[in-house]
Amino acid sequence: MNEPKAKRRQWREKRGNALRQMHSGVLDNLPLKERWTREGKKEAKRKKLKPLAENFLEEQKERALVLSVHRRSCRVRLESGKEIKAFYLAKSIEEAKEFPAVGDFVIIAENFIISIEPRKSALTRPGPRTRENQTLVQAANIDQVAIVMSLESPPFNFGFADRFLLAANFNNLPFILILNKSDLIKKIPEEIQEFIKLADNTILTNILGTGIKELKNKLKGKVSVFSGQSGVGKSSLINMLVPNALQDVGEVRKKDGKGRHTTVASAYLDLPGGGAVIDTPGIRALGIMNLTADELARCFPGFFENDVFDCKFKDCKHQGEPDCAVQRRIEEGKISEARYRSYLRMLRFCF
Ligand SMILES: Nc1nc2c(ncn2[C@@H]2O[C@H](COP(=O)(O)OP(=O)(O)OP(=O)(O)O)[C@@H](O)[C@H]2O)c(=O)[nH]1
Ligand SMILES: [Zn+2]
Repeated sequence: MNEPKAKRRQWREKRGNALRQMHSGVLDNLPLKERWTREGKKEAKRKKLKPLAENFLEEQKERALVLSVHRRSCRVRLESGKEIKAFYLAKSIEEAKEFPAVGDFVIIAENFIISIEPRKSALTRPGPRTRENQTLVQAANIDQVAIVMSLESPPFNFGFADRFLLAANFNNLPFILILNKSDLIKKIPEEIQEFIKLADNTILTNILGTGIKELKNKLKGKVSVFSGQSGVGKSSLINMLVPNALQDVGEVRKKDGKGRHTTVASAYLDLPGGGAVIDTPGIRALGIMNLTADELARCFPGFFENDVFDCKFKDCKHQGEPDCAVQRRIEEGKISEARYRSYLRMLRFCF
């Protein structure tokens, strides 16, 4: 047999075993070989009536941190520091209610994830829950949301910044704006200065080392979502924060100023002084899809005091309609102009 075929067969067998194990319900201390004897299978059928998690013994259970999430499995770190691959017990999100996210603490036994510990906090997409009442959690147990934006090449992307600001507000997390490539501009444009007012913290950084100490202090001992669009210099920053983090630094394409997708990093990266940064493609794509204008407004802090909608028109989009409560609050100085502009920018993507 040629080699790829043999490899494929091996892989199929491995997967088959894992699946059989998952559905059998027999996940006790029996050695693997005995589990697949006729007796073992009978036993499996009998035990299948019980919920799977019950088949695990207490001493088999271990707490682990989710480092990355894949279609069929997660990479987790046990409390001993050992990293292993752990499989899901549930087949679908309907069955599981919620899948683990990076940063979650889970209970595992024999390479299977039995349960997710309650989350301290999470980064979720702003807006309503899905039909099955699930949130789409992008990262769990985080302390803050830090976004790297470049001031120049690629230019400051308000759409990206708005979405993360909203997500941070929506999830009650501090929002830290990292303005990178500060060496490329002399003065921060007015519009960006306005946006800075919305962030809980802003740090000016560049590849020459400016602001790195401040950034280190801000991230120290905390778990932060640390994301940014391609080409903003995130990998260069990571390399300064975590020596030997092994990230490729790509070149910005001359034609459109966009960076190449070159970052190859783990989703959960420990910082030398304590704390960690989390970034995944899912986080980078964090959207505000399927929001109605009303739902968007409700994600904005301060738009409706105590959640009371008091605009004149029931379908008010707060774009200058008469007797609009949001407009009134802007005039009273309760909502900043910058925040309102951020709302108007996002309103374009709502239905
Ligand atoms: N002038 C200047 N260039 C920078 C700075 N930081 C990064 N760059 C350059 O910007 C380009 C992109 O940097 P990366 O660190 O790869 O950017 P990234 O955000 O990780 O991009 P991906 O790897 O595509 O996700 C590289 O050519 C860097 O040399 C900076 O502070 N100033
Ligand atoms: Zn209104």
